[in-house]
Amino acid sequence: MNHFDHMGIWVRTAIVMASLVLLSSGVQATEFDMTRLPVMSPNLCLACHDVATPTAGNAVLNLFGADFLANGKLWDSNLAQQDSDNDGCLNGVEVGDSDGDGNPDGNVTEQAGNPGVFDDCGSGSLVDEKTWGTLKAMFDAD
Ligand SMILES: [Ca+2]
Ligand SMILES: [Ca+2]
Ligand SMILES: [Ca+2]
Repeated sequence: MNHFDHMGIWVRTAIVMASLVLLSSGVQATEFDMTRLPVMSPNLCLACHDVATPTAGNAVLNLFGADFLANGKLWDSNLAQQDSDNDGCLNGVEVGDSDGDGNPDGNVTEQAGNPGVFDDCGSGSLVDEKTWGTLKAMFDAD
């Protein structure tokens, strides 16, 4: 019995220590928040921050990062339907999860654009997708 009691104390101590480390490290929190996006590559930290390697003292949020924070650090359909950087592409399209259900569109593995940066938001790849869909439809018709 004593043996198990000691194990319990050690486990609880370990959990408390781990929690303290997480709380005291802004970087850890940032990396955890990042995993909430269904598609993270290639922008990674830059999807939400102005710097590629944010630290606790230097983690300025970009427009999408601010909206992500305002949304309770949740990726959902509400956030997907906003256009944080006002470049004409919805966050969901840029991240690669148009409906914001947490599952990437089709077999998307890379963000089409940066949701926090005014850019061309990957219109090229969307056109490619359409072209590919048209080609596929022609083959399917045979
Ligand atoms: Ca946008
Ligand atoms: Ca989806
Ligand atoms: Ca963008």
